[in-house]
Amino acid sequence: MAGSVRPDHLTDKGVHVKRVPRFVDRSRAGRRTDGLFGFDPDPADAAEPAADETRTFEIHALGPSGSGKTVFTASLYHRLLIRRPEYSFYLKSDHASSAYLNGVYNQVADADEDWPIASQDVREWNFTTCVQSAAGDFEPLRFRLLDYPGGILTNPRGAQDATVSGLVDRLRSANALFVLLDGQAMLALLQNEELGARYLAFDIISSLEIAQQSRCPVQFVVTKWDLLDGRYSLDQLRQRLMLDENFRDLVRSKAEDTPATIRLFPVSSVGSGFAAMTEYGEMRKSGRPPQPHNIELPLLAVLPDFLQFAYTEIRAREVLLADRKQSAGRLPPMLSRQLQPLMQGMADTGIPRLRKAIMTRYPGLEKMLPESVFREVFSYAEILAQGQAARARMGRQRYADDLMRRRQGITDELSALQLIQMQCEDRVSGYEEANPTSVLAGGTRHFSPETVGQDG
Ligand SMILES: Nc1nc2c(ncn2[C@@H]2O[C@H](COP(=O)(O)OP(=O)(O)OP(=O)(O)O)[C@@H](O)[C@H]2O)c(=O)[nH]1
Ligand SMILES: [Mg+2]
Repeated sequence: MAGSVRPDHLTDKGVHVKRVPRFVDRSRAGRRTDGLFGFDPDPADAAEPAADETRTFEIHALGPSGSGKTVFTASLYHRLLIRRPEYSFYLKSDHASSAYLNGVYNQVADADEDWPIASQDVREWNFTTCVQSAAGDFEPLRFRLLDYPGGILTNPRGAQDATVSGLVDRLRSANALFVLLDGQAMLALLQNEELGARYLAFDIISSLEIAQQSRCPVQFVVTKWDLLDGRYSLDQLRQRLMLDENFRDLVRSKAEDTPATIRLFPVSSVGSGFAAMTEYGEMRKSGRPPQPHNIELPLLAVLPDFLQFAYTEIRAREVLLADRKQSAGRLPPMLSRQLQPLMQGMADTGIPRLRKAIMTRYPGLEKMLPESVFREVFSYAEILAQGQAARARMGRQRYADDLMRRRQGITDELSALQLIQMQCEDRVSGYEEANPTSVLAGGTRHFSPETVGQDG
């Protein structure tokens, strides 16, 4: 069995050392330079997203070298490139990206191969969600993720490098952030080993800093959960993390300052029993096939969390604007218990006017809420209110079955999008119900679009 080349990023001197791979991808090695971090970002890889692209959600994973970003992304893509029975959609990517990610996954899964080498450059992945129905194939939205060498975040020389500061700006303006907490370090933390304390004190700080500076929903994704599974619970980890002043204050300040949901998800890209940690902290593959655990959960939470966040943000601005003008009647009357009829009348005139008024006053929201997404926020709220009522009436299982059945009736992109939104919301709220500890702030379960913006 192949051993692992891990985890020199967590040396006992707390020093970040680039991993020395036994398996070398020579085509990529050829791109390395003597540049700042020993990697040569291809400008096209890190290019700014095209301005006219709609319904693309930028999700970025923050985490130091070795936290599991690349393996997580490859395992996530591998899980969702086939439509699984519980979902109405699957993911697809361009040929080069899917070949690369499948290659990474196969290398991870193959017990005779070593783990993939540390990332050498910045790469961008576009995942299109596809819904197949009797009427045809629909591709209503896209997720974009960046993968990069985690050392960028922890190297003090990064601030002076334009490529790195551009990348960090981009990470900051995401629609959702995954802050990866290395399960290996979390295990050390729970075992009161110094390695764990140092991870919180040093390695994760720049990720927390970016999360603090962003307004969007945040998910703390505990990677390598297979190392903790059966030994520690999520509740124990949450309690330990909340003892850390930086972590606790970040969660509290974000919960006070923004309506964004904050979550704590345990995931494993390979599942229990796939690898065992040696006394030197290396991950030795056992020869068993990977069985990823919760791998798609963070992605499923992106849509409901972002739309809920955006809806609450818009409604708060709307109320402020109405106050300033001292005439709520000059703006569309959003604060209604009967959302549905209102939406139909507002769609063509009211929503663009409302968006213009809000963006003039709060230009910072412009990038996050292009007009297409702004509109979707309202239709999401409307459909969510209906879905919540149906779920309460039918019960969870029947409601989930009912959503699955709706796939065959999909006739256009919009209905495909709405089905994905509702299915994601349903899965995530079900997870929350079973694991209330996973919600650090906000959450879908207690959100009701009809009560947002009302006092009290
Ligand atoms: N046990 C276990 N080990 C994992 C898992 N995911 C990743 N690892 C180990 O962690 C190592 C680092 O994972 P990567 O995905 O390469 O980490 P990264 O964050 O992309 O690191 P950089 O590219 O250097 O920024 C892997 O080589 C594995 O040894 C997991 O789910 N379980
Ligand atoms: Mg990587």
